[in-house]
Amino acid sequence: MKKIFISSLVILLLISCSRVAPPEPFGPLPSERQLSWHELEYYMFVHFTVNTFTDKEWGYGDEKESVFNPSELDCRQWAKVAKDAGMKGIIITAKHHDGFCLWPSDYTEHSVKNSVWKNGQGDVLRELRDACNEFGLKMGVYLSPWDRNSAVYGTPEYLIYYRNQLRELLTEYGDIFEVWFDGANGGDGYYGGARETRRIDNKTYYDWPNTHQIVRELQPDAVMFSDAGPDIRWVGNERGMGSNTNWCLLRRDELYPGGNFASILGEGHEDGKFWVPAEVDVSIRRGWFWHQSQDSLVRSPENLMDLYYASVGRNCNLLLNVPPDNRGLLHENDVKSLLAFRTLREKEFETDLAKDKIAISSDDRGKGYRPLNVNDGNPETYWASPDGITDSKVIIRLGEKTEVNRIVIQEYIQLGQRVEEFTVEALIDGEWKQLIDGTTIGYKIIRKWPVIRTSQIRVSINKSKACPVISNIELYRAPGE
Ligand code: FUL
Repeated sequence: MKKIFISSLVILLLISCSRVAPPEPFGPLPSERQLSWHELEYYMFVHFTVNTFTDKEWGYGDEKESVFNPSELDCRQWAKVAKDAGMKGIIITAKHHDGFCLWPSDYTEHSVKNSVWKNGQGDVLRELRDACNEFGLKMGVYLSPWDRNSAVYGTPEYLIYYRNQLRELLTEYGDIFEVWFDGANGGDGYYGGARETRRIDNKTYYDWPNTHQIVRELQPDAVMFSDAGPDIRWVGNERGMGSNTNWCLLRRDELYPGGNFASILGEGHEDGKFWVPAEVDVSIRRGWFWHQSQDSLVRSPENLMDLYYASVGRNCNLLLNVPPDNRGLLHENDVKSLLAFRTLREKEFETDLAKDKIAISSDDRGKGYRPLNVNDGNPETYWASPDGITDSKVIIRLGEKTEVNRIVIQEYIQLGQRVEEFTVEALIDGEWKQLIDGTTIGYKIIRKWPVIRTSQIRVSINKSKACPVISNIELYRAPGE
């Protein structure tokens, strides 16, 4: 009898200590290349072309190559600033709508090779590649589909030209992390001297699936951006505003680049069949290109911080444009603001008050999925409730009363995006007081509230498509207030 009792005790003990099964993945999942992209969070956009010298935003396509003549072009300066600013990469306008190429393309005369810069021997892409390598940054390319210089724009021949250029960019400049396909198509242009309006059908003209194939073949790790993905979507505005409800999902097949979809791109589609997260593209100045008249109108560090909360804080990546000036350098005012923004950011998120504190949950899935996984600093571990339980709470005990005004929450998106509604509360004078409520979480959200003093914070997932899977919770006391 005693023997049976002991062996059942051992079995019971073994069961409670052994790992339970992980939650099944739910819905569309991110690819490896998308997961790596999510982790980048913040990187630089560089708009640079003939416009930098002609004071325009959209070049007509008839600009003489000789106008491109930066006196002190230094990609190392761009890369150093990006690195010092805490950015992870740089995406450059290899060709904007004016058609001028920053690299000596074999397929056009309209490029740096016919400029006076370095006697036509220069290659901005090469210099940027070297600089990115030196500073450990990733590099991406913007290749405008609309080309106001090309004589064959609007005909099938243009697609051959466009794809040849894409191949050059994807084979000669090392690893490319993102390829940016712009949706703008304004109509009129130089077009090899025709000076006329050419309209194309956004839906069919570019035959995107075959262009995407080229990227997959030549740079399998690169993500492709456009209004409609396939990998990353536009957020639907250029004001730096992510949407509070933000699904990484999209009914991608219903959309195409250049279509009229701005209003739905912020939120995405809750029932989307594809993982296509949003990227916020916004400029540090009013324009995308440098204009001397805007030197005094650079966004302040505080304004950049607001953008950060509205983008990275809303489950988006932030692609911040910093346009080099006509020397070929990032302007002093932009640099100052960027570096001060980094300092602000570091102060804002200086000490994670939740780290390694006691965490308990309302529902226990079992070993391997315990609540202590949300504040262990390891993005690979997560807290999950048992299958079928879609409202669940986790409490972080801070020990003594602590001032708190910021929270970071992350889902373990490798298993899909699940959370639909949540609240955050604090235990104040023996009662739970709500601090914030929200809808989606996804890769990451960052939220704020006025400073409170509490010993416990409770995160309640009130509605979820499947059992919640939370990999990270951080708490901060940001300065001020
Ligand atoms: C838009 C373009 O028309 C702008 O010039 C800029 O490049 C922006 C990022 O995308 O569609």
